This record gives sequence, structure tokens and C-alpha cells, in this order.
Amino acid sequence: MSIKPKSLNVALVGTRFMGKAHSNAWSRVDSIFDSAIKPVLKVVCGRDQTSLDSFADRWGWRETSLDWRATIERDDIDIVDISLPTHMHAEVAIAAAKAGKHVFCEKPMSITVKQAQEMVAAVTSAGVVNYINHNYRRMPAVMLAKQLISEGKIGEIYHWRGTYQQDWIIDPNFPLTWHLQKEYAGSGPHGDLNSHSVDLAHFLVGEIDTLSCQTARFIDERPLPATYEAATFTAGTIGEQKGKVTVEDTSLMIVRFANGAMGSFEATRFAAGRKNHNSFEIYGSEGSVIFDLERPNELAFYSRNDEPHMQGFRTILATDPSHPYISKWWPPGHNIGYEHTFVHAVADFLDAISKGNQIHPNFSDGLKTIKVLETALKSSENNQHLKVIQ
Ligand code: SOE
Repeated sequence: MSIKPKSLNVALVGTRFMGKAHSNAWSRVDSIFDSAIKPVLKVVCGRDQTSLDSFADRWGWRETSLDWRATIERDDIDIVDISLPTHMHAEVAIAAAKAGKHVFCEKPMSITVKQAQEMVAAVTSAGVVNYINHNYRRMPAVMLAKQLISEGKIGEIYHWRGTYQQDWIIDPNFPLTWHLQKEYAGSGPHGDLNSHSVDLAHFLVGEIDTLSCQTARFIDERPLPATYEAATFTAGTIGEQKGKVTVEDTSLMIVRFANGAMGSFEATRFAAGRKNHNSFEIYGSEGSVIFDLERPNELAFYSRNDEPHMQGFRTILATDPSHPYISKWWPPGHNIGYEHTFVHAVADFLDAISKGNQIHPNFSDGLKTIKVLETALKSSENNQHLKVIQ
């Protein structure tokens, strides 16, 4: 007789783009992965009852609540999923940890290092599983890059080149949403996109020791939003009034890793034609790997140890059952994509709970990323080359 998996009740806080991506993952993970824990989509929390009811109906959340604090305190809630704008992450995560709930939190972790340190202290004191959703680690092609690096296939790493380019706010009439206001987002593409690249660099190359950063803003004022549909990044009707943009529009960062490698990070939302172009190149003494989210199932690999007449970048299609997660999905060549990385993350999160393990990146990993990002903003403000905050 098969043992029925234990079930845990999830409370989701936030119903925009990430609330949608997370709901999709929580609702699919049990069908795809044989997790020892079955997540129950118990309560979704939001600010407007009508849209909450529609969201809950669409995604199968059993209850709705306009009060996230009361929901977190409920004895029948086991996991809190934070899919909110960045400025709310710390308050909700700390409340969830203090209530003894496991915490699945969107990136970037927080607006400040201080907030991130308080989040780490709360989850450490509570002994709960905690995770920051830098989902791109869980693309099989990225996991393959990690495997090749760990196997020594590219040798000692000399260079990291990370770029994360989008173009969804290049229109001056895109409204002044929370993403463009420092008090809500902390920063612009630097926190939103470079946080992903820094996490990947930490995962694949190592810790960052010193850095220099420059940021720039291209559009200083934007129309105030009347309505805004986060899921499609499409500005709804805009108001007559204008407001000041208080974050950067682009960030360029040069770093020295603790292991001696050099790195560059570019984040922008003004690269026309780049919709979600997260890519990295890693060059080592024995070879190189290149990942490009516009071709998410592929990893380019070059080995100096191939016979000279055979040397050249090869494209590995990371859809073989030997590649992470693939055996749970489809036969070779039946590609996977962006949404699957969220399913992988919730599967590993549930696995960590069932085994009493940690999942990475956890809040301590996230704190390291926030330290790099905050140091970079200081570097940009003071035009200095700085050592990353310890
Ligand atoms: C917007 O830039 C955004 O939604 C990021 O916030 C996500 O982390 C990224 O995965 C896609 O683009």
C-alpha cells in the first residue's frame, strides 16, 4: 500500500505576476514530482476581494483573506509564500518565521542589508526552511554548467560576464509603477535583475570581494498609473499627473571574485528587443560555458582538451534524463521553460521540509547577494571601488 504523502497548507501573499507563477508551481508540483509532501493551496491574501475571488477561483486557492497578518498566525498554515513588492518582504517573512512557518520568498530578498540580516535572524531563530526564489539556478542547462565546473571541465575560472537585459519600460509613457520607486523597489534593474546574476555568479563562480559600479537614469519623470496589469507588464490607463523616477534605469558593475576571477554585470530595461535576456559567459583555464535564457534548454561548452581539429563551442541540449529534473517531465528534446524553474523550486522546497534540510539559495545566501547590491549602489553614489560589506 503506497504511503499517502503528508500535506502542508500554503498561504500565498500577492496575486500579481509572481503570485501567478507561484500558483502555477504549487498546483502542478504534486503531479510532476513524487514529493513526500503535497502542498494544499489553502489561502491567498490580497487587497481587493473581487480580484482575490477571481484569482482564487482560477488557481484553486481554497480561501481568500484581506488580512495577511491574521492568515500567517493561523495554526493550519504551514508555509508562507511571499510574492509581493520588495519593500514588504522583510515584514512578512519575519512575521511568518516568528509564527513558525516555512518561508518561500521572492527576490530580491529585501531593500537593505539590515532588513536581510533581520530576516536571517528570524528564520534561524525559528528553525524554519527558508528560500529566496532565484529560480534561474533551477534551469537544467544552468545546473549542467554547475556540474561541468564542479567536474573541472573548464578549469580555473578567469572571467564571468553576466548580462540581464529587458525593454519593458523603454516607452516614456510606461507609468510610474512601484518598480520605479526606491521606497518600494529599493533599486531598479540593479536589484531586480542583477540580483539574479549575482546569485548565479555566487552559485557558479564564488564570492565577490571588491567592486565598482555605475548606474544611470534615462527617463526622470513618468505619468502616474491609473491602473496597471503586472502580469503582462502592460501599462493600463495612465493619469494626467507625472511623478519622479527614483531608481536607476541601468547598472554596470565590475567585480573581483575572492578566488581571483574578474566579473562584469550589466542590468537594464532599455535594451530594445531584449524581452528577458538573462545570460552569462564563464571562461576558464580549460574551457568555457555560455548560457542564454533566450535559448533556455541549451548550454554552449568549449573544451581546450578536445583534439585540436575538433575544438569549438558545442551546443548541449540539456533535455536528457541525465540532466536535473528532466526525467520528471518529458522525453529528450521536448523542451522546458521559465515556468518549470518555479515548479523545480517548490519541489526542492517541499523536499527540504520533508528531509529537514536547507534549500539554496536560502536567506543566508540571499543576504550575501544583498550585500553585493548595496555595496554597488554605494560605489556608484561615491564613485569608489569598494570591498563588499562583510
Ligand atoms: C521583471 O524584471 C521580472 O519579472 C523580474 O522581477 C523577475 O525576477 C524575472 O524573472 C523576470 O522579469
